Amino acid sequence: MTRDADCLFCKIAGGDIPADVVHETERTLAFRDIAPQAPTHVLVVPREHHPNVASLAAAAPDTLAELVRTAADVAAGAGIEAYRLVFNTGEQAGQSVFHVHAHVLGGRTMTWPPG
Ligand code: IU
Repeated sequence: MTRDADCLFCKIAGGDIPADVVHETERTLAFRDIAPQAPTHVLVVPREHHPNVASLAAAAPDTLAELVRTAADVAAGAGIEAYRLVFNTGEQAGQSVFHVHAHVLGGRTMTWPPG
């Protein structure tokens, strides 16, 4: 298992830092965002450390597929039919934690384009 000792989401995935976990699979973990931007705002991460979605796709495509299934399960579990799945990639796009995570956002009407 690849972990980065300085990575916040590796620490959450490893159980070293608590989080409000809503769903788990063998290779992924889903927990509530501490600063929710919608009634449902859950982050889905792979247990292994990968900095962004492109590097995860290149290194472990099966894990990326599992992560997307987990996101769908989270939405279904919240009773949400429509949801937004966001992978901010790079600082200018709003990425602040460099361990890939899908934002699952739902429970309200979304606008487009995002800010
Ligand atoms: P971003 O796409 O990298 O900006 O998303 C990081 C998210 O991680 C952001 O929505 C934060 O609110 C969230 N988060 C968290 O849930 N728990 C934490 O301890 C920290 C950030 I730091």
